[in-house]
Amino acid sequence: MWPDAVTRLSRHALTMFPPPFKAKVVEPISLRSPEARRSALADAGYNTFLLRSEDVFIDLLTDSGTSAVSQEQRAAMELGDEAYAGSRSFFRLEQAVRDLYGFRHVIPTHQGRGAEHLLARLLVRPGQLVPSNLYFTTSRAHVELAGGVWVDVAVPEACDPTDAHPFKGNIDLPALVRVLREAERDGIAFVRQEACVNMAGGQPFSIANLRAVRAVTREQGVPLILDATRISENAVFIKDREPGWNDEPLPALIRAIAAESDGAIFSSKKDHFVPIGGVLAVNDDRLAERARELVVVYEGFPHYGGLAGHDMEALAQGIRESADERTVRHYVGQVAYLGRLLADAGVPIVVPVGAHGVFLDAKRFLPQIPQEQFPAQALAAAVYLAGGVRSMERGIVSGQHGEEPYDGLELVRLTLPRRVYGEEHLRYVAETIISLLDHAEKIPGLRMAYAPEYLRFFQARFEPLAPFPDPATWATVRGATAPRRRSARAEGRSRPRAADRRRTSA
Ligand code: P70
Repeated sequence: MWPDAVTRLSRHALTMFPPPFKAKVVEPISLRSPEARRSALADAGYNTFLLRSEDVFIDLLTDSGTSAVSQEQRAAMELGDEAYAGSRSFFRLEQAVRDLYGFRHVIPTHQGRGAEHLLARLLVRPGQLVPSNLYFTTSRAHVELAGGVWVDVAVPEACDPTDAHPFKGNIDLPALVRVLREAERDGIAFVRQEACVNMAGGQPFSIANLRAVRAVTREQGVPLILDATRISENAVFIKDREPGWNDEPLPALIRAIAAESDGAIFSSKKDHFVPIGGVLAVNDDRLAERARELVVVYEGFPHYGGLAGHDMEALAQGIRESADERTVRHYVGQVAYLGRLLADAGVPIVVPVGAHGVFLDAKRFLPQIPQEQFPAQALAAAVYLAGGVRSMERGIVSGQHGEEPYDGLELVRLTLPRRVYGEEHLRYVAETIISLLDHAEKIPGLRMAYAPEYLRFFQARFEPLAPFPDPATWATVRGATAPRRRSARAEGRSRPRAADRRRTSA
């Protein structure tokens, strides 16, 4: 059977199973000269968000809105009903969400943070706590803007890039119970559990953990809300890693996960293969009624929520495709493949490799740069300089807000858009990063020159504390899989990887 063959190949060989799709429309990309990259990076204030996409060769900034749409999605878009109210396209979207996830009420939003905003306004009162497996930037921002207090209750392994725990997206149950017990009456707004925790490296939770969280929250009468943005990949990891689920068809497993919650928010720009769109889905009638009262203020009429009719058609079709096991397996297999190329060459990455990207551990890659000098931001800048590859900082710039102490994860995310890049692209990316290993000690720290008030990582600007090394002088890129002498730097910082590999499945 295809899925078995895919699992076997992506687990045990440096060969990927061919994708279950082929290209019909292509978009040209080109690599700028080292000099042009240097000046583009300076213009962008050393922030990869501020680069122009035409200056980027391989764009691994995000998997958000960057996937290739299918011919079925394009065909569905022709059927878009652009009626302001009562649009046929809304009812098709509603049906698709109900069919796959089983939630009763479906409120479309322009994207994930639109749904997060509504949820925070509906459920959070000033001073209330929101315990979650790990913060996500926009999710935390909306809770805080509503006066709530975010509490991370992830298992401790989530914040150790070298710990190969198979379910780093699990909630630390004793920690959650403590928070719930110590809270005042009505002191908890909701508990949030994110599928494939983004900030920890795309790490899944287990069904056993979700069920235990469900039992505790039920007992306390607290709503349990999923961030189901990457639920499809989480379901595949459960199939592969959690006993008892191996033979479950993917749609049934996704539904079983959703059934353990009271509601969910989705950024549909990821698993649902659309450039724009989000969903708030809940079971409670009264909560849905209040959400529909609020959506007209911030997003639009409840039958479109900020989306065009054709967007809702593409989304409804994308939801169906998101439960196709071959497609999801191919995607996590690609991410695992890139991770394997890098780990085998001694590049320090987060293990296990997660859902949507390979995360470089900047603390080990650039040990000479103290965290106050933004090592992950500097590494993302260096990766762009080295080969026109765009990645995203996921460290102190994203995690710290204000002046509070921060010694958390310091990562650079190489995120794969779905159905977009092929094996040659991934090998090029690996070669680019491996070539950087030998020049790592020359990469300088940064100073933050401008910090916006909210979500500063998006638009902050930086200045280097010394010149970046010139990629023109190390243009000879080694073969990603060719035998190479591992630098002492990489040796010194990598954990024994054989053990990690055994626990890291596609
Ligand atoms: C990314 C994107 C978006 C996202 C998410 C989870 C688990 C909600 C959202 C919000 C885009 C992004 C967002 C903030 C910082 C950097 C990048 N993640 N929950 O690249 O959804 O973007 O549709 O409003 O991952 O990881 P949306």
